[in-house]
Amino acid sequence: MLGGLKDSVKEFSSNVKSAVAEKEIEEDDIDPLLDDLRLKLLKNNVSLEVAEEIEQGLRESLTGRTVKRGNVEDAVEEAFRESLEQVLDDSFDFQQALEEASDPATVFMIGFNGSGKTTTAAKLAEMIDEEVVLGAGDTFRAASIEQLEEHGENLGVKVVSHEYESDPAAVAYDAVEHADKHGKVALVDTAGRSHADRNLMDELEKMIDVNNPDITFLVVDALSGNDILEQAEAYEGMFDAIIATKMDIDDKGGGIVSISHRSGKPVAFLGTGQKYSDIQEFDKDEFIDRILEQ
Ligand SMILES: Nc1nc2c(ncn2[C@@H]2O[C@H](COP(=O)(O)OP(=O)(O)OP(=O)(O)O)[C@@H](O)[C@H]2O)c(=O)[nH]1
Ligand SMILES: [Mg+2]
Repeated sequence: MLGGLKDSVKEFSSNVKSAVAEKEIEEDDIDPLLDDLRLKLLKNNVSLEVAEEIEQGLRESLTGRTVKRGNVEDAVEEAFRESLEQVLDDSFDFQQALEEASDPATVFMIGFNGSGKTTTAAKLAEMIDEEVVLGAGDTFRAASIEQLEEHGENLGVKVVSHEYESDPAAVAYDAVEHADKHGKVALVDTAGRSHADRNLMDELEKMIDVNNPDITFLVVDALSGNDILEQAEAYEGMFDAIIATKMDIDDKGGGIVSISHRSGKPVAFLGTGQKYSDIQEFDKDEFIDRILEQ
C-alpha cells in the first residue's frame, strides 16, 4: 500500500521533471534546422532530388521523438549521421571479390564519357597483387587504344587490343583468354557512353552478356551534380560497385551521396589524382565526418 503510494509520488515527480526536461519534437522546431541541412547538402553537391528525399526522411523520423530540451539540434545531427550511414555502403572488398571470382577474374570498367575509366583501370592494374592483362574495350573513341597502351607500357602490363571500330565484346573475350593462359586478372576498359548513345548502350549489354564479368565498376566523376542520377539509372543493374573519381578536385563528395542513395550499391574506391597511386578505398565514417564538418 505504502509502496504503491511511494511509486505514484515517484511517477508524478518524474512526470513533472520530464515535462520540464524533455520535449516532443514538432515540425516547427526542426523546420529551420532541416532547411539549413538541405542547403548544406546542396552546397556539397548532393542533387536536389536526393537532398529533398533525405530531408523528408529526417522530418518523418524526428517528428514526435522525445528529446531533452535544448538538444533538438543534436538530435537532428545524430539522425542525419544515421541516415548517411544507412545510405552509404563501404562494404565492397576488391581483393576478396577477386579471390571469389571465376578464374581468370574479369573486371569491367563502365561509365559516362570522361569519368575516369581508363585512368582507373590503370590504377587498379597497378594495385592488384596478381598479374593483370588490360583489355582495350574502347574501340570507339579516337586515341583510346594508344592511351591504354601508354598506361600498359608505364606499368609493364600487357594490353590486348584490336582495331578501332571492331567489336569490343571480342576484345574483352580475347583479354580473358589471354588472362586464362597466364593465370591473370583481365581488366577491361570500355567506351564512354550515355543513355542517348543507344547503339553504344546495346553494345555494352552485349559485351556483358558475352563475357559475364565477375566485377563491374561504374566509374563516376565526383564533380557530376544532378546528372549523376542519370548515370545511376543508365547503368542500373549492370554494375556491382562504384568508383568516384576526381575527389582531389571536388572535396564535397555530395555526388557520392546521391548515387549511393539512388543505386543502393557500395562505393569501392575514390580517385584522388592523376598518378597511379592516387586511389583510396572508400571509408564511409571518414567521408561522413567530412560532410558534417563542412
Ligand atoms: N584530378 C583527377 N583527374 C582524374 C582522376 N581520374 C581521372 N582523371 C582525369 O580525367 C580525365 C579523363 O580520364 P579518363 O581515364 O580518360 O576517362 P575515361 O572515362 O576513360 O574517358 P573516355 O574514355 O573518353 O570516356 C583524364 O585527364 C584523367 O587524367 C582523378 O581521380 N583525379
Ligand atoms: Mg577511356
